[in-house]
Amino acid sequence: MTVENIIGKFSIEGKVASIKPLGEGFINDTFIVKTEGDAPDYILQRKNHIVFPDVPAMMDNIVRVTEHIKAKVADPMRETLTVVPATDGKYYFRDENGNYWAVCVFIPDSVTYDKADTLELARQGGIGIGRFQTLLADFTEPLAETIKGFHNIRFRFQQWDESLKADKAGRVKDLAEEISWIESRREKMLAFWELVENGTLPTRVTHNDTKLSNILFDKKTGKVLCAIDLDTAMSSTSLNDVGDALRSYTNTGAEDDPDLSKVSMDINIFQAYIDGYLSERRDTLTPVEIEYLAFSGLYITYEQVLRFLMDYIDGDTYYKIKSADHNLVRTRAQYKLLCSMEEQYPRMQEIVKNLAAAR
Ligand code: GN1
Ligand code: MG
Repeated sequence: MTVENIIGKFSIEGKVASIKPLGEGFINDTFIVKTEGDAPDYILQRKNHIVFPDVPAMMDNIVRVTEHIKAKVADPMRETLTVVPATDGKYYFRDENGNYWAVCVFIPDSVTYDKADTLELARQGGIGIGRFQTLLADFTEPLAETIKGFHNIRFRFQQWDESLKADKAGRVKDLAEEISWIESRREKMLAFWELVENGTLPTRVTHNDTKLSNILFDKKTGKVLCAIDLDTAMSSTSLNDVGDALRSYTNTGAEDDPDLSKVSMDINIFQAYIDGYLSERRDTLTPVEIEYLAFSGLYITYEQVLRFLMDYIDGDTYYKIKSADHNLVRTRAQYKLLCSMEEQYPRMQEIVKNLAAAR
């Protein structure tokens, strides 16, 4: 079935003018569907059902989360996604090969970025995720867990231990150094996760995939519009959203930079992001959440090192890759970022403390 046929299965307005691939998602395939005349444009996605084993439950999460947000914001068509149902009323269409497709409205005059080049962009991103969490603070129904143990490092270690044992691609023998990066921090990361498990850190509805390119900005005003890519919206600690954003925004290089001298954490971007985030969440975070804000960057960056390396060890089955060693290059670049965060950690904590106390 062609993408032209597939978009025809959805209740869209207008006549399709063109369908083109969009963006660089590592998991799903995304297309922009342009229509003729005044009708809205659309985003069509093939949802990866290997990564997301229950796409209908995931779409149900997304619809409930976006409807909850829509009921509260001034401009419901711009301040969150609008999911478009298929002609049979379902929020997905399953093609003859078993692939799942979903559609949402493209928000006009919006833009995404791959790199946080200005402090204001980072601040706006922090505001965006802070607002996302605030809008969902009273969302009480449970959400489906779309990927099991997504940011749960205890669960990730189970997968990790199994991967090392299975050594499916025969790569473990060449990775002693990289593996030691993971093992040497295992206890420290588990100790953090224990705070989530024993309730010291509360769980809330969180986004869980807050890298910069998953945030939409208004092209005209530069202000944040909303968080997109809601596939992983589910219950977790709000710190995961901050951590994943810090991993992405503060990096002076690319996520997969082969030139490690370019990779480090920009402390000013860190400060700007936390400033924006706290402007929305200062009064609703618990003291323990604030205490671990800086650590969240280290936690998620570490987890990302583990996930890229594990995928390399598994023979590249999860992330899309552009070269045979892409996951290893990503691993090394993210590890360099982690080291830079570790070096600057005392300063990060100081910044959080000052900003949390400021009004
Ligand atoms: C994936 O889906 P996308 O490309 O926004 C991944 C994130 C990783 C990120 C690394 C569902 O994000 O967890 O942090 O790549 N998403 C999933 O860039 O695994
Ligand atoms: Mg995603």
